[in-house]
Amino acid sequence: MKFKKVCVVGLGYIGLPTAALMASRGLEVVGVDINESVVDSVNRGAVHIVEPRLDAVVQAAVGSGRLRAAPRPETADAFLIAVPTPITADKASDMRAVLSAVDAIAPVLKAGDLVVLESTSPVGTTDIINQRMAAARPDLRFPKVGVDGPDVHVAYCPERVLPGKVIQELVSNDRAIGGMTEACTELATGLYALFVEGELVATRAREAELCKLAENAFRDVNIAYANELANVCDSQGVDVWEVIRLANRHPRVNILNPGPGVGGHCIAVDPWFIVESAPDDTPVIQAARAVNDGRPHRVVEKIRVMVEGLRSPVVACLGLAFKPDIDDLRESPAVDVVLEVARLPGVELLVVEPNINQLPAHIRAAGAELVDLETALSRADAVAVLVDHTPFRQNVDRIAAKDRIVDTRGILSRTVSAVL
Ligand code: SAJ
Repeated sequence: MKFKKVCVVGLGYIGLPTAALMASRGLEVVGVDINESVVDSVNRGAVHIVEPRLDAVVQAAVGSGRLRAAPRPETADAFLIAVPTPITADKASDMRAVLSAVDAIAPVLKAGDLVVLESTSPVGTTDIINQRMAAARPDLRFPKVGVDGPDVHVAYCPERVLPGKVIQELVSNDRAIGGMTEACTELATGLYALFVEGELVATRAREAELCKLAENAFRDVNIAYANELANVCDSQGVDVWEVIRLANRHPRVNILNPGPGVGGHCIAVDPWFIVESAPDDTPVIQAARAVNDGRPHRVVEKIRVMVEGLRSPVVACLGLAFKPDIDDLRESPAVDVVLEVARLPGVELLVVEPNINQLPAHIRAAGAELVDLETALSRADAVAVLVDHTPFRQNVDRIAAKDRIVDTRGILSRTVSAVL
């Protein structure tokens, strides 16, 4: 086998499962993370991420001796970079983690190695890291577009797994693999063939980079359309869920679900990477971001109007996570709604989030109280459904019995539709 040892830089929700999966296929894998506690927990066979089946895969990989974690990269045959690429407050890409991963890898590179970037990145990043490594290692030949035969091969292969289904999708999803040259693509394809059952689609680095951004921007634009429709329906007194249910009977229409906004670290972030590169060519993408970012405030307005005239109204917000049945509150529009409701004068705020035991300090400090569904329904004058968690769906009749409801996820309408 060409690859015996792989070094995965970044043990987050992509790097760790990928490292464990490669180890389960017989590769020797070193997972690298700058966070000492992550290194320690992985070396104990434990996981620091909530993701179905990940604990068993990591435990088995560490137990077999084929996966271990370390604070810095070491000699290997292939290097995979899976570190975060957030945006700054001005919506610019923050590539510091990628660049420092590259700087850490460069000194240990040797002829014959492969470097693959998986982190979501603006177009041109693979070439930038290629040139950065070339500058750090003048003793090695790096790829040039159109010229094959370098010492070190460099490629881009975006991750595209859905949180909650990572272990399954890492294996089953098709992958776009874009090398700096054809030889780079070929070598990277050989690595992914060791653990991916989906199709490995050969392309070039820039196309692979934009492909990832285009996928998430596509979803953002489509969700924005559903959210815009929800705004229209609110002002027109029309049930948006009924409209979507009917429209989706058209053979070429598939409207997504409106909600309180778009959360997570990908769909609300990645479109900005396209906007950053092409600000004048992206009016649709920019408008979609504005519509989705405007949703939490629209939801709060509905709640405000609903409790107007009540003295010291009790409002219960159901759900805080960014999507159903997870405990991830980061970048969640439900959190934005809760924090804004907390600022409404005279409102007592209850929050139900079955997937956490304690509210984050800033939400507690805003005056919110974490309660169970039972307590919320008995005490609240008004209820806002912000996440369609399973326990809420299972209690839809009891939620529907309240007089004042803002149902941002349509769990009430969709249940009614299903019964009809
Ligand atoms: N949402 C809606 N309405 C919908 C669908 C989603 O409001 O109809 C909201 C969700 O509630 C959530 C947000 O969008 O707040 C994002 O959730 P998601 O489940 O659509 O996606 P993520 O962020 O968990 O994962 C996405 C996926 N990308 C696509 O589906 C194109 C995943 O495949 C990517 O790998 C991941 O981003 C990533 O890492 O980039």
